[in-house]
Amino acid sequence: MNLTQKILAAHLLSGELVPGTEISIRIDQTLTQDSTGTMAYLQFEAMGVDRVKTRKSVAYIDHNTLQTGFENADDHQYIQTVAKKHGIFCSKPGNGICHQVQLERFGVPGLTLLGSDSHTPTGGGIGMLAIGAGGLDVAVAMGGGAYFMTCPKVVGIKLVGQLQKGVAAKDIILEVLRRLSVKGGVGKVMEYIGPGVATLTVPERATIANMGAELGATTSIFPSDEVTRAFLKAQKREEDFVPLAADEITAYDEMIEIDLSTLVPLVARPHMPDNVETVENVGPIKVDQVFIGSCTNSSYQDMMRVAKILKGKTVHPDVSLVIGPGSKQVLTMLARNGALADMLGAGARILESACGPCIGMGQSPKTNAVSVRTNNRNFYARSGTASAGIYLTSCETAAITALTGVLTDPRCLDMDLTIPQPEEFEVNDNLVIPPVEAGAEDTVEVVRGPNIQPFPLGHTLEADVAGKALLKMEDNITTDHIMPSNAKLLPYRSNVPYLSDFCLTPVDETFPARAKAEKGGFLVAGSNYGQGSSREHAALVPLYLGIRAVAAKSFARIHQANLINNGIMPLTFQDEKDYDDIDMMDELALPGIRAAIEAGEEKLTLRNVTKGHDYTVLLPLTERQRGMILAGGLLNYTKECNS
Ligand code: MIC
Ligand code: SF4
Repeated sequence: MNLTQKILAAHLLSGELVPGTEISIRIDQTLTQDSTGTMAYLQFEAMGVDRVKTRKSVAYIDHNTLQTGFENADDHQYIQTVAKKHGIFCSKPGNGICHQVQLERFGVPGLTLLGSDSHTPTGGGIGMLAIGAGGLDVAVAMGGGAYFMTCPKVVGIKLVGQLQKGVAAKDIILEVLRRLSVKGGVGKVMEYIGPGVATLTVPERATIANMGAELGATTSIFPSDEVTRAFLKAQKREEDFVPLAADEITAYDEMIEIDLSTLVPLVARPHMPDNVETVENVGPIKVDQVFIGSCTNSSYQDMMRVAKILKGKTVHPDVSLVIGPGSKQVLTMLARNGALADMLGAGARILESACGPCIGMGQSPKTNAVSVRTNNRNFYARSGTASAGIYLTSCETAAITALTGVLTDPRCLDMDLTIPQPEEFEVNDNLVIPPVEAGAEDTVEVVRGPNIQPFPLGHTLEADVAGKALLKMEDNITTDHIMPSNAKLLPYRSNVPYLSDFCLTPVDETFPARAKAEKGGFLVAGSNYGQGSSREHAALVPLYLGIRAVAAKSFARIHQANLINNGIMPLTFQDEKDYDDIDMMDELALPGIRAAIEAGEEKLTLRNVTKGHDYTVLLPLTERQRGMILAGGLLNYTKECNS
């Protein structure tokens, strides 16, 4: 077996390990972050479970840390109190970005981790099977429920050779994205194997596993080896180490080989992470802003390489350089060893350890800016400045670019950038608040400020569904299009009515008003609809606006699950040409839909009443998913099952 199959087999609760079929697995650990967490905990509370049943659940506060009003602070207090009550550890703001901290302090090789954030696969860097999901799925897992998923194919990515000077782990994952595209990983786990793996440190592996999310993959995973042991030992938790690897290098559904020694510095150009070119070919374009940080590239070693490049130099006068070290641990170590002073000396603007600019929480660049960033997503408008173009690179490329003011290939640097892993990381978990003891739950009062609004619930599916095609969209629509998030909107993640006025506005500003006037209807989209974030709001807000179904050429994994969990039908065109036939505001209908779903039919008729045409759309559902669509979502379905 390969490593993915081994971990799945050890956690299997139902189904068989046959790719494409439904399986369910036991979840050992969960993580939430604040921007998806408020909703996940409201849903957890609605389930009526006293205490989490996982081995460890952590609630991080790392996204909405810009406090320009009471909203984010209200959410923080809600999360901290709800966590304390129900057996969940709470990582306070300032402790760091969830994925970085989880890797440092809590991740355990061989365990399963379910997180309400699409970059949860970062844990694959230490051999965890770490999967991103919607908040409701995570709430169910916290309550001890199984996680249902499609059994993935496993792709072996064989690494051979060694990276050359100036080439980084980020360039490896950019190369994978260049080859496979943002939909190349759908339905697959990327398992890294081969002699090149041993040359990569844990943070480097984590960078690759993290950005594997951009492939649409279920997750990515590395073996747990002596490098992993040394990392865990330096984190003072060697007892968590177990050696893990695939039995055979041939145990894969597909194989890809990458010779690390042939790679060069790469860059993903606006507005997609797979729009990859060599730094050399893009050439010395003028740069206005550089951001170094995010869960992709903010480890101690990343930051030390940056400090080395910046030491004794000055940031180009036309560039704003912002740096966000990934965790309190990283920032403290930089402060103690003087690297922070080197960054400040060069003119860097230091941010708290949080997501920050990666999710548009501050530092939006100027009009038409070129911003070079080390994070993982460069989706349209995500930075908060729609006219800006975001270029994704390694830390090395970003740091040298900040000095020269133009996109620069770091191979020109004449310095040794090897940063050995420290013998010991500085461990101080005093910003992780433990929950009350079992039995003492009643002693904690959960505090809800005025920003905490109830979440929308779907309703039982009617006999027939009809409505207009309220919006027709192209391929690769991201969750940042569906439910934009930035400093102005993130504070309202627990306020769906407020958010509804911004739904899909990056595609069409008139959409929310139209959806409200029509009292809901249908969405029509191209392929890979809903790629990107795990944010359930991309389903909850359309639900609030009355969206009953999305007809698309194909869907991204997490978003598709979020739609079904909320009772919205994800319909796939059997013949993609039918997509071309639909115009915006055509009247669509699903006649006899309830009876068809009850009968287990997977091929349904989508009627275009305006054109007088019938299309065949596919809605393959498992029994459980059928129950959710009929009941109007997972929570209603669970209530039905329990009554
Ligand atoms: C992201 O990187 O897009 C986010 C913000 O971390 C999201 C979660 C969210 O939308 O709150 C993700 O990756 O799932
Ligand atoms: Fe935070 Fe950005 Fe990572 Fe999402 S991708 S978890 S916003 S740092």
